[in-house]
Amino acid sequence: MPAERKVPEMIDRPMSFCPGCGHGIIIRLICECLEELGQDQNVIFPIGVGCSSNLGGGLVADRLHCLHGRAGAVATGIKRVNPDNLVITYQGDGDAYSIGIAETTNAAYRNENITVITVNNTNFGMTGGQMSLTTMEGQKTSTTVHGRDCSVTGFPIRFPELVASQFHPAYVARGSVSSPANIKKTKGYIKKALQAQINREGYSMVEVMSPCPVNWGMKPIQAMERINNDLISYYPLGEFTEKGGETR
Ligand SMILES: Cc1ncc(C[n+]2csc(CCOP(=O)(O)OP(=O)(O)O)c2C)c(N)n1
Ligand SMILES: [Mg+2]
Repeated sequence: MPAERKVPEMIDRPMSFCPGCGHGIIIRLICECLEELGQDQNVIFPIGVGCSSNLGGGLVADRLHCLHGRAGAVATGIKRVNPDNLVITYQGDGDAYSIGIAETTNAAYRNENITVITVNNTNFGMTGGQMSLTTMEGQKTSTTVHGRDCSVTGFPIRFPELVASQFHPAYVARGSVSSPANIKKTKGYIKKALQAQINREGYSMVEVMSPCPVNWGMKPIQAMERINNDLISYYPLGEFTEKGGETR
């Protein structure tokens, strides 16, 4: 008999993501971690604008839908007033990096005791697949119809590496939902990030590589393969901080 796979109790109805989207997997991982850490009744989600907004659609948890890109600032305020609550921003690459780079960077710079989950699908998914700061060189999007030209736009940003190398965060990692093994590792990263916040160690961030088959013009399996074959070499998976999130 296969082991029973219980949907976390925090998820009370199906969510409205496109077929093959990675958001649903990531939300489930976050909820599993929250339940396992006994934090599901203690969490507040400042949510970004984008497909990440759909986190609010099926979840039994306190959440606040922030202005586009501003979740880092909103989370700072919530956490400083309610230090005992677990505060997790849930944002896309366009939200956290393109429009929200000031708020995301400043919260990391200040080492705010919050957890930032960024879903990197290399485009603005919700609005029809425009270029974001993480769009790959040569990638065709609705605003780079001939492929991204980095001599004009700058190069795809590796934000977790920036935070880990220039600031003093508690925990920074990058995961992916492109294989069962990667999903399992990503859950471990999310759990460590949340544990770092519980331990009051400071800023934690997990970026997750996630497929967007509809805007990439691919079938779901091809989109997973694109992550494994083309994206991970530029966006390496793993932990970028030496410690953090260990139960002491
Ligand atoms: C101030 C403002 N500018 C632009 C938009 C349009 N908009 C909505 S979602 C989005 C991008 C979302 O991209 P991302 O954060 O990567 O999330 P995804 O949908 O890819 O998960 C944009 C530009 C907006 N809602 N508000
Ligand atoms: Mg995106």
